[in-house]
Amino acid sequence: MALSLGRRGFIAGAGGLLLGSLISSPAPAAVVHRSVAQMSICSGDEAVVDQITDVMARSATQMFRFVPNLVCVDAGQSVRILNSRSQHTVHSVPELTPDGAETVAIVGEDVRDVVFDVPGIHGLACARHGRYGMVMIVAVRPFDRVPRDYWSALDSLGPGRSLGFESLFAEIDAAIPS
Ligand SMILES: [Cu+2]
Repeated sequence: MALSLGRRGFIAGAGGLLLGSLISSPAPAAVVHRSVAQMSICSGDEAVVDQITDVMARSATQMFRFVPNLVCVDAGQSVRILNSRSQHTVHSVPELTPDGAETVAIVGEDVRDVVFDVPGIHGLACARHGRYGMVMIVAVRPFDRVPRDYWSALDSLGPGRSLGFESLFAEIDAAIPS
C-alpha cells in the first residue's frame, strides 16, 4: 500500500513536471501546432485525386486541374489518381521530389494507386497542361515547410508550372509556423 501510494505520488509528480515542461518550453507546443496545421491544409481523409477538363472555365489555368490539388497522406499510404486520360498525365517534377523518392509517371490509365513512402513535399504535373498550371502536391507526413531549394527551382519550371506551385507552396508555408 505504501509502495502503491508512493508510486502514485511519483506519477502525479512526474505528470506535473511534464505538464510544466510543456507549458514552459515552446518546442512541444510548436510540434503540436505543426501537426494541426498539416491537417488544416489537407482536404479530408480521402486521398483521391481527379483530373478534370472544365470547358466552362474562363481561363486555361482554370480549365485543366487536379481536384484537389493538395493532398496529404502518411508515409506508406497511397493516393488514388483518376483519369490519366484525354491528354492528362501525371509526372513527378524532379526538382520538387524528395531525395530517395520513386518518381511517378502515369499515362493512359483510368485509375492508379500510388504509394508515397518518402515524407516531404512531392510536386507533380500534367505533361501537357502543366504549362497552364495543372500541377499538384502530395504532402507526405511528417512534412515541414517547403524546402528552400524548391522555392529557388520555381524559376526553372516555366511560368505556368511556377505560378501553380508557388500558390501551393504559399498555402503550405502559411499553415506551418516557421
Ligand atoms: Cu492535363
